[in-house]
Amino acid sequence: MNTKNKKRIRAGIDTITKSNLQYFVIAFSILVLASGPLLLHTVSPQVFAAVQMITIPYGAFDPNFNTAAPQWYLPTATTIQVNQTVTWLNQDTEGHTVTSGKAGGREGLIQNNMGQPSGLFDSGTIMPGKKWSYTFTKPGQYEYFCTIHPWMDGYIVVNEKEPDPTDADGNKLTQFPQVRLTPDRRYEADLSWEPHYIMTGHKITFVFQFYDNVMPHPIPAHYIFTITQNGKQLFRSEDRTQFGGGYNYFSFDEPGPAIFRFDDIDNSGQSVQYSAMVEQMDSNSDMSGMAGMDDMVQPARNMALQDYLIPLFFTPALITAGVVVLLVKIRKKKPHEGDYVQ
Ligand SMILES: [Cu+2]
Repeated sequence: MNTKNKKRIRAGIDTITKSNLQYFVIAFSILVLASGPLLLHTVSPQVFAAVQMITIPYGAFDPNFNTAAPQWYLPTATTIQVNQTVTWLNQDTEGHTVTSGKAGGREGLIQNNMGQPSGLFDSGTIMPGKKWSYTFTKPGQYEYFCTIHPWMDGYIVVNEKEPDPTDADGNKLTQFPQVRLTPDRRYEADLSWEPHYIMTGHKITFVFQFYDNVMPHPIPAHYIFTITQNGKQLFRSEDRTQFGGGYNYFSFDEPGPAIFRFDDIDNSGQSVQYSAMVEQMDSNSDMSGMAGMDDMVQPARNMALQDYLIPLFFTPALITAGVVVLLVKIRKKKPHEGDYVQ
């Protein structure tokens, strides 16, 4: 803070008379107490998509619960396959590191715990606007943190390489999105799903886009999307895509060939069809048993998980309330000239 600002603040304080100082302090206390419930906001659910780019969002340097950053590393948890490369992009206004090891956590601020690097990887300081990449060559679970702001932590899960996905007849699916033309060749329908290799119990994201095959450009269009497996229709959605396409989520309970269909595209009565083999999930890829996830500290996380930090928020309010009581007592005991009298 520069001296000009300091002077301005001091001048501001001077103009507050003792009498309205009380109200100022009371109002401040109420503000601090009222801010408690605002801190109870929770973050959006963990994302396990196979993204390889992780951003360090603006405000990541801020350890507060109501930090501007929804997460310090975005997404906080990332699942990849072995030999995939992850790139971190610093979009914050301060330098950060990506360092393998155990973060210090928020309590690290109090306990001077700067985290424990494991020695596997260390980006050094990534300056604002810069990137850093690392290729994970062994399956496993890797926690990382920032050595400058040791409460910042993130998690990478590296799975064994997935086998190639196949269609219902066992042919390898090598291209995504899968492209189909309607029988009348009027429309093109592109469908992709993530992850490409579909396993039971995994949330699959279907992303699709319709094109006018004559022009050709993407079009918003009415559709009926169905998923049929082992002769049983498991999912049906009738909707309309936007210019950016559409998406649906689905999770399979059973292994076996599955058919994905778009019917009545753009109210034309035309249909396209795709297929994929759903595989039984192997126990190794079960995310539910992922150790360490629960320990992770996140900004704006439910405060119930951080009970010991509650005093940090309420102590200032209690102290200011105490000061008010003292001020009132002093004023009553020692009235002297110059005091403002109500
Ligand atoms: Cu940092």
